[in-house]
Amino acid sequence: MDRGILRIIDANLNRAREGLRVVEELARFDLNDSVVSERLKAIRHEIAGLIDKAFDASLLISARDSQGDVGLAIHVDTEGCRTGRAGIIKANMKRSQEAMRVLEEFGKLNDKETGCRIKALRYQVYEMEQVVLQAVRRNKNICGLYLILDYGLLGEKIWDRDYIGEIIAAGVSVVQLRVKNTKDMPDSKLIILANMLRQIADEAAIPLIINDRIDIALTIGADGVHLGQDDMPIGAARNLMGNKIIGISTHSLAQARQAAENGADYIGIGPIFSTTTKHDAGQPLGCKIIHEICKTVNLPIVAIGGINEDNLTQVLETGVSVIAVVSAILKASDPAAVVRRMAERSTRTPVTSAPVTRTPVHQSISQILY
Ligand code: 3NM
Repeated sequence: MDRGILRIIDANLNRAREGLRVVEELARFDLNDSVVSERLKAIRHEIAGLIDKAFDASLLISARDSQGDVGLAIHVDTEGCRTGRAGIIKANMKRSQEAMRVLEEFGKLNDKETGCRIKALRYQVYEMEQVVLQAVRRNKNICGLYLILDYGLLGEKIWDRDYIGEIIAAGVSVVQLRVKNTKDMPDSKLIILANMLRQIADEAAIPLIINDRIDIALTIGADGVHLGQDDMPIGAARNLMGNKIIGISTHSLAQARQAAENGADYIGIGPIFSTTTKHDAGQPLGCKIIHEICKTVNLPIVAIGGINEDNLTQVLETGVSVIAVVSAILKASDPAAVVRRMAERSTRTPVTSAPVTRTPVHQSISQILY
């Protein structure tokens, strides 16, 4: 086989392996996901084995001429930028997929079987990209700054993708879509909106939670649902939601305990301070109850209601791990700046409540994979 072809095979084998290796490291050390990392490792090894069998490895190495590579000096603008974990995953999976496509084509010069098998592996890599992105989203847990996109407050501005994307990218860790007034938002529109937020949350690799509507959450592939005391009982919701996140609004220690016992993934407690966003929120509870719940309930506790930059320290001193905010962000003249400041302060505080246990996620990943 001539040297040019061997150089192509050599370069693309390296690219395919390196891209997979980057994502494998993320699955292994950041997500602690043995199923995903082993699956990626298996694909990486199989590609190397196939090429090794089809082409003599020593020939590939002797054909290598990195210094003489005319493509070395070519750079594109996007090479230097990665938007968080999701950006790293997408860029590296794409690199592997492209390299595998090249191996597939040039592999056919050697024998048909190698090309066909690499094609099958390339499809596995497409699937793995989705699986890892989903795992990243879920692994991000319920923590930090939890932004509720309230349609009642935002109105038509909720459709401004750039505006919402910029606020989220400033440091939001969880986003919830809350549509209470359904008069101007029939389900047909709500699904389009939820899908748009699904994409924004995907780009930021954060979980998307839908308020009240299990049907919408399932339809658009949201990460979870948030339910109130009078909504569907947690057990029934669990039957529909499987291992997705279920958050529950509570207003007392007893309710928080009960929700935890019934299988909630996180507990909302509020209103901590008076709020004009939720008209039937009831009397402010103050901060003491947050501390009591944090001590008693081993789940992420989300403090909500009237929280802003002025009273944030008071709330954080209770040891709470998640701060949910609507108006202090959405009514601000520069919402992204408020997010930056509040997120920075929220994540600096020691976390006393435990993160969501994610064992069921691994089950779902295995189900997707096998
Ligand atoms: N739930 P803001 S208070 C959606 O107490 C919601 O369960 C609450 O909005 C509860 O940050 C609330 O503007 C509104 O006060 C929070």
